[in-house]
Amino acid sequence: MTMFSACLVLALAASSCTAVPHFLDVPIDNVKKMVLEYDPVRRVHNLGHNERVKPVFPLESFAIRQFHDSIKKAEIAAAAGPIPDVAAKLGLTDLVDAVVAAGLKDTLDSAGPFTVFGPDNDAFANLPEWAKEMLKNVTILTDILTYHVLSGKVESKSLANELVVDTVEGKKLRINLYTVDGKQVATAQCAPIDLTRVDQAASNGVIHVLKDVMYPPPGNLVVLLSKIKVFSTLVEAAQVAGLVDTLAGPGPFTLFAPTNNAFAKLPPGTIEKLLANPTELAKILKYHVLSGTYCSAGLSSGNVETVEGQDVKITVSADGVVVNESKVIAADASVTNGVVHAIDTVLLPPGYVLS
Ligand SMILES: *[C@@H]1O[C@H](CO)[C@@H](O)[C@H](O)[C@H]1NC(C)=O
Ligand SMILES: CC(=O)N[C@H]1CO[C@H](CO)[C@@H](O)[C@@H]1O
Repeated sequence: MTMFSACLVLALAASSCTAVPHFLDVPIDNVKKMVLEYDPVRRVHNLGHNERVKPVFPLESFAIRQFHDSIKKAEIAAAAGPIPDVAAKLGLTDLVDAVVAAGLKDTLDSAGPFTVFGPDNDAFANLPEWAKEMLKNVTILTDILTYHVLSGKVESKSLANELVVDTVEGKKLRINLYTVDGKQVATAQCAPIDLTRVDQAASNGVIHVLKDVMYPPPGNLVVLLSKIKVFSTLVEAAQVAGLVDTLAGPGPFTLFAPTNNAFAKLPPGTIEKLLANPTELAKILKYHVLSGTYCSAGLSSGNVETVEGQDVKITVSADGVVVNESKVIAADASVTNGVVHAIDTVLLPPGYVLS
């Protein structure tokens, strides 16, 4: 101990002691610890010596360490090979197979740089049968895959809530960051990002692992609703209430969308009455809209303010998501201006009495 300390002091003072590695190879924390392990008696004796040495070591090492770390990082990335190699090493074998099938391997081997949101094998396995069938079409497969690729290197530290980025496919994708029960959650088009496997370095870019496959959005909220028949009452109601332009606007919004069956559960004659009263109808519809994109992965139990002004109560459990007394029966339809979750019961603002 005594010998070692003496050696360390010598190393710090003269940068020449074989017993202590060069400081680029010693994490600063260890060096600090060694200094703290000094015999208290010795410390008192060597106080002047220590004080002279201490500021020199960290000050020099910060700049040098940072440079050294960057070099190491670049060398590790270069040695990792291009994106398809790194994807294979991460076990994203279905992704690699798809990239090869789509004829995209040469592109993803090229200089880039690219950022790839790489779905894991479970994500591909969980695709519905019709989607697996569709992905056998190379044109469609290419469009879906290039929707997962950004031009340029975007590290996870640059991802922000509601960040919208251009994909190589041409359509944009939306990033959301949430804190759910104290834990950080990140999504891309509502597909959860595996935060333990982001920033996977390749020689020509970076991979962030995804837990779902993303589909390019069909358009905005209104476009989506108009293309699905079970929302025809909701679309008609939005038109009568004068809310179509808002719901087709930039948003972003979260819409809890009642299906036709949900509207049909209202007392007989209610829909007709509401359609004759655009102001009341607008109030009710706005109670179904949140400001901001809340994918299901970002929802937690509690009250949330609606665009109408009053809160809804969100309850998240193993059974799924419930909004007041309305059950979310299908979640996470990601659109260009937010997200749509289908609900089985129309929400009524507190104090609202159906007349
Ligand atoms: C593949 O999909 C594209 C785009 O939807 C379509 O035009 C084409 O006919 C399809 N090819 C085959 C072989 O089905
Ligand atoms: C019908 C119903 O349960 N409405 C409630 C929805 O949530 C808000 C916020 O907690 C309550 O104020 C409503 O009474």
